[in-house]
Amino acid sequence: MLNLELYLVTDEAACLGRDFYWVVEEAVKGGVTMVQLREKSLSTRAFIDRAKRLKDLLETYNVPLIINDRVDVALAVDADGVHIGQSDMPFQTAHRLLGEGKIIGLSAEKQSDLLEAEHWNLSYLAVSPLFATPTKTDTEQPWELEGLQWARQESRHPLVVIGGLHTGNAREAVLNGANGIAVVSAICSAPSPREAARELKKTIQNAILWPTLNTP
Ligand code: TZP
Ligand code: MG
Repeated sequence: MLNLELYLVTDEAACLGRDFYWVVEEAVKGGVTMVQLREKSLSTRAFIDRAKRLKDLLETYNVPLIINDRVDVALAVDADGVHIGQSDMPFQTAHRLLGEGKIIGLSAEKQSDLLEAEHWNLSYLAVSPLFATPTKTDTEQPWELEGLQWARQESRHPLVVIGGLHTGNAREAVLNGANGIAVVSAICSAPSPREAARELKKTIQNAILWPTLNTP
C-alpha cells in the first residue's frame, strides 16, 4: 500500500550547500514515506545518474522513488513512478508507457484539473499549491483550506497537498482532507532534516489518529 503521509520533494538549492544524498537519507531516517526527485535544470544524463543513485539509497529503506515530469527518466531507472503536472505528458500516455503497477501522481492547480482527473486512475492527486510559497512562484492561485475542503468532497483520489507546508499547518491540512503532506523547504532547508521529518511525521500521524483532539 502506498503511504503518502510525508512526501519529500527534492530541491538541491534548498539543501543549503549540504550533500544532497545526506539530506535525503536523513529525511528518510526521520520518517519520510515517499521521495520525489525534482530536477529542473540537470541534463538527461545527470538526471538519470542522480535517479539511479537515489533509487539504490531509497531501496534500502523501502521508500518509493518518484520522478518529477520525466517518464523517460523513470523508465530508464525503473523508478516506482512519476509525478506529472498539467503541462507534462498526458496521464493516458504516461500510463501506457509505464504499464501497470507504477505510481502516477498528478498536480491539480485549479478546480477543472481536479474534475478532469476523476476520469483517470491516479495513485494520488496533488492539490498545488495549497499555500503560497517562495520555493515555487510560477503557480496558480493557492487553493487554501477552503479549496482543499472542496477538493476532498469532489475527488475520489487520495490527496497530497504541497506548497508552504510545515509543522505549524500540517495538522489543519490533514483535518481539511489531505492524506499526505509534501514538502521541500520544511525538510531540505531544516537545520536537521531528520528531526524536521520526525516532527512533521508525528504531527501528521497525530492528526490522522486523533482528529478531534484540541491540541496542535
Ligand atoms: N509545487 C507546488 S508548490 C511547490 C511545488 C514543487 C514547492 C513547495 O515547496 P515548499 O518549500 O514545501 O513550500
Ligand atoms: Mg511538472
